[in-house]
Amino acid sequence: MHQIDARPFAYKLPENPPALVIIDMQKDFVEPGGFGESLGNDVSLLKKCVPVISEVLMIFRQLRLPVIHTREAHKPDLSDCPESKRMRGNPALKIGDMGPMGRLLVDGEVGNQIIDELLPISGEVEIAKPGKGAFYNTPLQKILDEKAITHLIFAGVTTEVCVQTTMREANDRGFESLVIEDGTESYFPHFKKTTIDMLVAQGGIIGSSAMSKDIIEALEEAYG
Ligand code: TIU
Repeated sequence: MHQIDARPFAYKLPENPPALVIIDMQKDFVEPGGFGESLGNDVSLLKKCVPVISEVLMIFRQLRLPVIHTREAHKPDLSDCPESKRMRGNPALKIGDMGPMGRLLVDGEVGNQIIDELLPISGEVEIAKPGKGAFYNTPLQKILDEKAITHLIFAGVTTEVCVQTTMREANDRGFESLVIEDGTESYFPHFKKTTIDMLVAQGGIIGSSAMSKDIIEALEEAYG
């Protein structure tokens, strides 16, 4: 039995490999002029996790393990964007408004694309999600069930919003979740730390966390 050195205890790797779920590494959040910046955030803080996610992604590709990318995206007519979500926070630009990278958080716009460093390749799943959680109003559950995937390894942004929401959804659905500590970031570094502490507290009430180097080592041993 292979396992990852993780918090709060070792994360056992199953025979049917885990999927890497990369949450919302889209220009909207990571690059200037997008939705993240319109909310008043310093988007440069998120760049730190890009090389880490890239390295983990490379291992998943080398080992031919499943990869899922998500994007927070609304339909161009915003029929899947509640008015409460659009109005929240009094941002400089709202969801659906025109920004330097096209309409904010709208499917098909430049800002909604995954950043160049992490672009999906053929065979990988890409899911447009209208909510913070990746299970809400998406085919994610069905895709995972079809591949009999039981374990999910999470990366992406932001730790306390879309990553955490998705991990909580996954926990309620019976998945064994693990977040890559150095593969996720927040506009608020103290939120990142506290969120991971909350997820793994109480014996891993929501899931586990581990560093990328320990994950890579264990994946190579288990599936290499
Ligand atoms: N604002 C913020 O921190 N995050 C989001 O709005 N979406 C995601 O986390 N993807």
